[in-house]
Amino acid sequence: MQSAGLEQEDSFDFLFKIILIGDTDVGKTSVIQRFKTGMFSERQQSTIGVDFIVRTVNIQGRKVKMQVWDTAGQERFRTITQSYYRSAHAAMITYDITRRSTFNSVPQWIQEMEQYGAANVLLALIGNKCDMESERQVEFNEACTLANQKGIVVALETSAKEAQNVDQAFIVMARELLACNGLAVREDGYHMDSRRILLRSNTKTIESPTNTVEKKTCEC
Ligand SMILES: Nc1nc2c(ncn2[C@@H]2O[C@H](COP(=O)(O)OP(=O)(O)O)[C@@H](O)[C@H]2O)c(=O)[nH]1
Ligand SMILES: [Mg+2]
Repeated sequence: MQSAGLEQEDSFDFLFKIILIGDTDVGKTSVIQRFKTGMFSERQQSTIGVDFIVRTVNIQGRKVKMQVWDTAGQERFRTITQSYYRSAHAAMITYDITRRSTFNSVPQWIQEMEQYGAANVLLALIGNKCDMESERQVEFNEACTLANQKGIVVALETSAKEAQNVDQAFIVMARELLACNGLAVREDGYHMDSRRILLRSNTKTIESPTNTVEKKTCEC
């Protein structure tokens, strides 16, 4: 039995498990570490030895504990264990906006999630390294189009290096997961359209590029 004190310290209203997947070197570890520590290190070792981080955020008075899982190098060999996917409430499929090959891999990662993840898992598409605008190979509207096609509810661009949209990405996920749990969340600060949120790297909202928004109904 937990003592009252411990319970107090570790109390939360919701616990969500979020995984980051995507090709190697897209910045998954950097995004997670930025979210946890607020720092960026040029050299993120794949041998960081930490499989997940935990951060609790307060969303409209609710304590939402987010357990964020890193792939710690297994993605290099595509040997991610199935159990990694199975218990995730959400997956952030990450690519590098300066390397098209990493964007081209996104459908494969979606497929992995469809194959091994829970049926109602929430997906987000994250284009990282948006600070490297001059080396951009993937336009944001391409990501939006793909998100539309695949029924992904969140697409956004981040920079772990310059702390752009990283916290927002996780908070948007938490809000979406709260919504999945039947909790209404306010639409402050971002565009919400049929449970779809599309943010630009500069956090200005844009309209989704097609009108045929495929509605994803959340069954969790
Ligand atoms: N310019 C820039 N570099 C980044 C960013 N995020 C990660 N990196 C760099 O990209 C490389 C791979 O990052 P890492 O987090 O290890 O990627 P992972 O293999 O997906 O976990 C490292 O050299 C990072 O310093 C970013 O937002 N901007
Ligand atoms: Mg890594």
